[in-house]
Amino acid sequence: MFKFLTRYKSLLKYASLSAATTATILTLTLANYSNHLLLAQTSALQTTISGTSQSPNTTGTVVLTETAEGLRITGTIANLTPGEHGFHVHEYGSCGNDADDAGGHFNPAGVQHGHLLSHGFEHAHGGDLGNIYAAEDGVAKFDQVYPGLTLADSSYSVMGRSLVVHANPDDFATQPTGNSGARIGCGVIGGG
Ligand SMILES: [Cu+2]
Ligand SMILES: [Zn+2]
Repeated sequence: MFKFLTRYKSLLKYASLSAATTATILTLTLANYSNHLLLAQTSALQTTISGTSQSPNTTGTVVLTETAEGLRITGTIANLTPGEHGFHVHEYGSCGNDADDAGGHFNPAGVQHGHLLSHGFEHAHGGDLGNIYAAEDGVAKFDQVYPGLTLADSSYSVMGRSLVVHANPDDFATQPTGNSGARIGCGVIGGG
């Protein structure tokens, strides 16, 4: 390593490169590196959750990231009643009419409602993300990877669909919704 540095130094000398030029090269290298990071981050998508008229103060941000293990869904949603709230990907990318326009649960396999991580794609909707848990302060924080879901072009893509938060817990059994009650928060995936 030392030998290499010495050699590098002498090369620099040979090329009459000033210290300033060396600094420029280093800066360019670092700039390139951060460009790479930015590119890597373009596979992450931020979705803003807004409250419906059932819960107008509900607000939050969800970030969806492609990982080697699946789609990572992380987020913080505030102004919820403490406790569990059903959380799903719904079929359509619209939050109109108090999120009724989002349609039913995203169900690419045409199967029954359940819990995607527990029951898999054969026994749960692709949109059955489970429940999020709001603490006493009404804030729910979550971070979960869902193997098989993606943002890429595929029948399991959630891109252009919507994320919906419900008033009540999902029981993972009642068909076809999990009986999680009113739609209180909604955001369109890819809608910003
Ligand atoms: Cu739902
Ligand atoms: Zn479902």
